[in-house]
Amino acid sequence: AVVGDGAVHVPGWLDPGRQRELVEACREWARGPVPMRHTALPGGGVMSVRTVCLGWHWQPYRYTRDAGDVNGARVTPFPVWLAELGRAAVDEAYGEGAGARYAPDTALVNFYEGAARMGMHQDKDEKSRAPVVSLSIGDTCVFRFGNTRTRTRPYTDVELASGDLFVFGGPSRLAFHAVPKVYPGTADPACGMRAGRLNITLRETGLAG
Ligand code: MD3
Ligand code: FE
Repeated sequence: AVVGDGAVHVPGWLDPGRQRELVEACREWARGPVPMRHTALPGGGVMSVRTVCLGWHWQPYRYTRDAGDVNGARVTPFPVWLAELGRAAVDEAYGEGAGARYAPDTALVNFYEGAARMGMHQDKDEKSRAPVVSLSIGDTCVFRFGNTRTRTRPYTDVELASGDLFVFGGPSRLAFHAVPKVYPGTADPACGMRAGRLNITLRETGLAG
């Protein structure tokens, strides 16, 4: 379904076997070399979500190769197979061939458990305006898709369930968005997760090397 200009939601895009493979990969990435952690914010707070990055390490508000805010280790390389999955996702959302030149070089893996949420924000730390590909696994959440001008209304609330794909390109790339609620216990165990929600976003940083 088209939710906004360039914002396309494809429910159930990942089959349960593919979801389990991704969960297993995320477990591996979460162990290290840079462990999954609550990102520290410049104001002194920490995010309630835990995150591990691939390719480039994100910390507010820049990308680096080393996780200077965690343990100084170099991030796990971005796997070739994940970029291929990203191109297939863009093809699915925008039509065959649309993903041919999509070259994501970073992934942010977010893990929501308990009361973890994400407040309204824009993703502006990438120099590339290529789409963001979002893959959801585990518990269902409310995803709030806003506008490009304000963090308030108008916005649209959409439920994201396990296996759902969302692609944000064009004007929606700079839209405010949030995850105000996760519904505990809604994950089908066939997805490979007992509890919580995983979201994998693929992005182009626009950085060289
Ligand atoms: C729209 N993650 O990592 S995914 C994030 O479910 C983030 O963990 C949420 O927002 C999550 O920055 C939402 C959907 C998403 C991700 C990135 C976007 C929507 C986006 C970037 C631009 C516009
Ligand atoms: Fe975001």
